[in-house]
Amino acid sequence: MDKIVEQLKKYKTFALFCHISPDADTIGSCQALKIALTKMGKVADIYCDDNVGEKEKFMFDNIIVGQAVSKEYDMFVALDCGAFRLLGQYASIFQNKKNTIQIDHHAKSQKIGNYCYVNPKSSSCSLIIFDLINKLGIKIDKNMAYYLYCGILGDTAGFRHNNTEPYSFEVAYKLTSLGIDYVDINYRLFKKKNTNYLLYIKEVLKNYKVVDNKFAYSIVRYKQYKKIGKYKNSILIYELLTGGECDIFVNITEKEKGKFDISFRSEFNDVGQIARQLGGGGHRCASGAVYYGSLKNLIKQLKAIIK
Ligand SMILES: [Mn+2]
Repeated sequence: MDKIVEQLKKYKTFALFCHISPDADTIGSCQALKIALTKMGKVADIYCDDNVGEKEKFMFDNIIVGQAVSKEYDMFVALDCGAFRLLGQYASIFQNKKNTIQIDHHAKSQKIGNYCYVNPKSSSCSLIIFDLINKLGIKIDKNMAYYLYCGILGDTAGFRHNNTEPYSFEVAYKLTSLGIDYVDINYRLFKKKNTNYLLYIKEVLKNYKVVDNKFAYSIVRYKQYKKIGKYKNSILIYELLTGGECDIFVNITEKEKGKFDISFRSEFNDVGQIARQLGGGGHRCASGAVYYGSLKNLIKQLKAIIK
């Protein structure tokens, strides 16, 4: 961490990167760090090679989406990214350049930055950025607090995921004490539902199945997907469908014919390990993978893996 602080103090221009399928944590981390760097008299731009979901749109201001990096920067900083592929088109920068920094909190994070800080005990990357900004000697203001709180709230699902530890509450106390509208953030990230979301739920529930009391899954087939799209960062679907008689819930979306996006959720089982058997990755309680083939074979494989 000290080496990263040194680099941030030393250089002048920074490109910050969100991961694809941007969530509140990666966006919040980038936004807060950008504000801090700007306060230090530096220049920081945020890039993301993906569009944002409906929920996190309110946080997505001033982000360069899907454009090539045409300017030169002193430092390239990936936040909340544990793999090259999560950077989309920007992966090659991190594969080829030396002036790269990675700050992350994922358990199976791969080293993608030359300067690297990964703390899997941290509930969110935003929590690490809180410490980092303090180490930079910058006073956290209301604006930074807003984004950092969004990040912590997002990754802990409102302090309910089992990654929530006392330090998250401690930092949340400090951030909310700065006068941010935390009731509104909670509403935007968790309570607010739009019609598209409800239509999505309707489609998902059509294909909800329980397999031998071991896992439950829902499928959005390609035809449905074309009609309704995937509800990005659909935390509410997990809210609705996990915690049933089966501890493991699998959300399957056929995004292209024969290409399935799979998300796993669980309270008590390690679904990170299940996802890795399918070439994916993630946390103990939340993970994902992509599967190419037939749905029949996918279900067969899931049955073989989840015993
Ligand atoms: Mn995160």
